[in-house]
Amino acid sequence: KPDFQYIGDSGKKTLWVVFVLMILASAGFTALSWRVPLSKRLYHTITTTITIFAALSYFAMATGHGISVQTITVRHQNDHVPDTFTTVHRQVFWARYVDWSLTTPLLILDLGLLAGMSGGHIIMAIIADLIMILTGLFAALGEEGTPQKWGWYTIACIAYIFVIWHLALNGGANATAKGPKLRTFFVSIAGYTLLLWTAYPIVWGLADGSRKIGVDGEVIAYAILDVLAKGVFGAWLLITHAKLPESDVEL
Ligand code: RET
Repeated sequence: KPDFQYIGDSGKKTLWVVFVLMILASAGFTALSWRVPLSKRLYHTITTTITIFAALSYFAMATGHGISVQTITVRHQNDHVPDTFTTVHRQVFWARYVDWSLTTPLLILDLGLLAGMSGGHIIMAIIADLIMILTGLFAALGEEGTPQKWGWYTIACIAYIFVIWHLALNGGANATAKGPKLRTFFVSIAGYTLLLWTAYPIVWGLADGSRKIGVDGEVIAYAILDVLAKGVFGAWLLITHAKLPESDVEL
């Protein structure tokens, strides 16, 4: 007997709501950029690009693009009756990974520039991040019952630890060198980022990974995280940057 795990009304509505929110955030960040001279718009450019990419990915998913269907055979074992099998068909929203492969490096760039990290260290953090997202995509498309799924997931988690490592140790040291005000801001916004980002692999494990939460629950959970990690993060960064000269970037 087949079990179809497809998006429902609440999930579809959520996708459209986040699409609109990301457009509004992009417009708001653009308006904020007009209040500073051209030479101070680097964070605005990066951050607006992040929400534009997210809007594109939400438009894709809301209209049914960037989704594939995975077929999983689940075996039910029982001592008394012969084994029975259920075939699960579950939607995988791979458009997210296209979004994340572009936007998470840009978020790291924002944080790296804020801390004053060197180009080399920023690039290393971004490469670890790309490995995390691409191996996460392999995990999502991986076949159940083979090492593909949780093997790639484990590799992605190790890459994630490298990302944290670079930002915490290197970013932290560089932010300290730029004075107590900048350090306090960096520690707050990087700590906020760490909390939110760590929720993604947890949602993945409960949704794509073990299917404990349905497709609508997955869509809603990622929607909340995306709005916080891109929209609220961006507004916080750009508004603080305008009043914090230590955060200026010399490029
Ligand atoms: C995956 C699954 C594999 C293990 C790990 C993951 C981490 C994903 C993260 C995503 C962050 C996304 C953001 C999006 C935009 O706002 C790929 C879910 C570690 C950290 C911040």
